[in-house]
Amino acid sequence: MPQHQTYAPLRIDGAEMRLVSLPLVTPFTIATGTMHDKTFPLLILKADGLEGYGEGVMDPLPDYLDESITGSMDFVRTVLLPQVIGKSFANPAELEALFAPWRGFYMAKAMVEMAFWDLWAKSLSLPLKALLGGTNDAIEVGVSLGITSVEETVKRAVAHQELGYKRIKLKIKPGHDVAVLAAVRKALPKSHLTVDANTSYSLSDTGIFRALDDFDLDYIEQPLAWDDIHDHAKLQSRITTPLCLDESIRSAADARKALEGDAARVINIKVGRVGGHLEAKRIHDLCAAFGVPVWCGGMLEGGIGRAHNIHLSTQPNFRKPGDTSSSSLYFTKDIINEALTAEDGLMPIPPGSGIGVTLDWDFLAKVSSGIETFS
Ligand code: OSB
Ligand code: MG
Repeated sequence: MPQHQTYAPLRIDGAEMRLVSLPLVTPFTIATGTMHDKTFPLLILKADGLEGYGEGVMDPLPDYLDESITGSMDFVRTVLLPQVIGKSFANPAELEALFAPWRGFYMAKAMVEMAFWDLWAKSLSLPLKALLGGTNDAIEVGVSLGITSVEETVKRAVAHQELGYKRIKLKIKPGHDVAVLAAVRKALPKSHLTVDANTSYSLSDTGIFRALDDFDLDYIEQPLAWDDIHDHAKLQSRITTPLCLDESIRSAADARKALEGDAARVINIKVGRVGGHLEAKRIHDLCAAFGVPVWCGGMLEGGIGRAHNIHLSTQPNFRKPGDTSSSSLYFTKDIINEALTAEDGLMPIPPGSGIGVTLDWDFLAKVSSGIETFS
């Protein structure tokens, strides 16, 4: 694999980290709460006059997984960046090895690792996808619809189907599940439909999942607790719809346990959730070996995270549509100059080296706070 070959080492001269906040076009509600804006740390690594970009996917409070923006930014500031600035790395694996002793902080580590991949790809004048082993020229995308009324959900599902999205994912939670599915399935008898419960059920809700078996869903995403692969295996043995794990998979080791135990028949890969592109690739490869498809999840990313997701999704076992939909669904204006727009459910790969997108510095200045520089 190219990332393990040795190239001329790249010396990290400096870094910049800031907090960015963008209003969402519409509030986004999932089982754990509602987001009105998207706030995220942006990291820039510098070497040889080049810049590499990474975006953190942690939430302000640890309600998706156990990282928070302030906690993870502090870890990046005080632990990770001091290990990187002024050091030279021949490939991302060398950087990853430095972070390996630290438990947790997957999203913090990923933000730095992603920025290094972008920088490294730019130093080699290659698109990121070429270094990740990606083969596709465009990726298939679906859309993730937040929780609203049944009526509004049907309207939005039909509208996105008409836009060409390849799969419609509905957020569910206890009390908002079977009825919404029945209504959407009736309106869209042939569409690829999935649901995402964001950990909000328990095994005592097995009856609800048996009822969902009637709607021909492609999969049910993360119905049970974030740290419970075992109970997902129990649930999978009681229903016919494939389960897909998101929150429960932080590593290839987690994925192995899930696949060996038949706790998931599909896996959602988020580069931030698993600590970076190298671990994402290990999960991708392991799933391929098990004959299990993966797809790229999202965290309502701004343009930098979205561009990373697009490159990630070009790898061949990303065989189901991802959540990397057009950024205009989320933001009236994004922090990058390029529009990331899906047409007919196909998202093109941004051309050029690295992740292929550039920062709109004037706009970025208006939506940034707490700019810190490191050298
Ligand atoms: O579980 O996939 C999830 C958004 C925020 C937190 C968790 C999730 C999501 C999404 C949105 O489903 C995916 C996207 O469009 O980026
Ligand atoms: Mg999910």
